[in-house]
Amino acid sequence: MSAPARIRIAIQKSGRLTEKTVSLLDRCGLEFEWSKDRLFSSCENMGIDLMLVRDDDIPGYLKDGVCDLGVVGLNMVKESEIEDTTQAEVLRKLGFGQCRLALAQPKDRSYAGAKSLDGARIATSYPNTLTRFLENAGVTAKIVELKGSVEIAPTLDVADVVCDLVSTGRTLRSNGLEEVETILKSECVLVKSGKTLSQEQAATLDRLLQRLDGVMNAESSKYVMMNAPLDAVDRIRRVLPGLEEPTVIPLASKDKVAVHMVAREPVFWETIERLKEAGASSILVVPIEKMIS
Ligand code: PRT
Ligand code: ZN
Repeated sequence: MSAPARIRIAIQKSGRLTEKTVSLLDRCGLEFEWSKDRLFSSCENMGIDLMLVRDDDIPGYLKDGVCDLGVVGLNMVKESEIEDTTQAEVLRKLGFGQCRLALAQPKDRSYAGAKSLDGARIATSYPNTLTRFLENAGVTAKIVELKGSVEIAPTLDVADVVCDLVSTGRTLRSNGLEEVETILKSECVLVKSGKTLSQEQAATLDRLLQRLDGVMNAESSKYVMMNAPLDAVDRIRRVLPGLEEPTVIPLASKDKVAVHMVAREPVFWETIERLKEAGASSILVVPIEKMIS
C-alpha cells in the first residue's frame, strides 16, 4: 500500500469553534468547497481534507488515527488524556475559543481553598480533569457526572458545587453561583495525533504551520508609522519595547524623521498618547495581513 499523501483534519461541524476555525483556515489560503451537511471537504490547493464532526468526537478520532490533526478546545484534549495515552501533541494555540474550567458554588457556601471541597458533591462534564485537580489538592469529594446544564445542579440539590466551562460568567451569575477557583485555562488548539506522518504529509503539515504562524503573528502585530525628531527615536523605542529594529527615514523637512516599525503587542490609545509625549506626531497604526520571518 502506498503511503498516505493527504492529511486529514477534524474540525467542529457546527458550534462555537466552527466559524473561527474556518476563518483561520481561509486566512491560511486554503480553498475548500464548503457545505454544512457534508462530513468531508477537500482542499483544492493543498493536500488537506477536512472532517466535520462533533467536538466531543475529535479526541477519539485523534487517538484512533482516524484523523491526523484536530482543531478542538484544550479542555477536550485534557479531559480525554490523549496526550498521555497516545503521544498526541498540542502543536499550536489558536487564539480563540478562550474559556476556563472553573469551580463555582452558591453564594452562601464558604470557600477557603480546595480543602473546603472535602466531602462535597461536585457536578461536572469533566470528571477526569476534576479528578486530577482533587487528587493534586489531596481532597476527597463525590463527582456527579452530568452531560449538560451543570449549572442547575445545586438548585436541583444533586450537587453542592459545580465544575463547568465559563467565558463571560453570565450563566453562573444567573444561576446564583459564584466562581471560586479556575482549574484549567483553555482555548482552541491544533492537535496532532500520535500517528507517524508520511514524508508528503509531514511536508504539508510544515507548510500549514508556517502559514498559521504567519497569520497569527500578523494578527498580534501592528505596523506603526510616525514622524519625530531624530533625538526622540530612543524615547519612542522605550514606549514600545516589543518592537523590532525601527526603520528611520529622513524627511524633506530636515528637523524630523519618519519612524516605521512592527509592534508585536497591542497598541492602545494610552500607548499612542505616550508616543506623542515622547515627541511623535502624525501617528498611523495599520493592521498587518501576513508576516513571515
Ligand atoms: O455539537 P458539538 O458537540 O460539536 O458542540 P458543543 O455544544 O458540545 O460545544 P460548543 O460549541 O458549545 O463548545 C465548543 C468549545 O468551545 C468548548 O469545548 C470550549 O473549548 C469552547 N468554549 C468557549 C465554550 C465556552 N467558551 C462556553 N462558554 N464552551 C462552552 N461554553 C458554555 C459553558 O459550558 C456554559 O454552559 O457556555 C456557558 C457559559 O458561558 P458564559 O459566557 O455564560 O460564562
Ligand atoms: Zn460537544
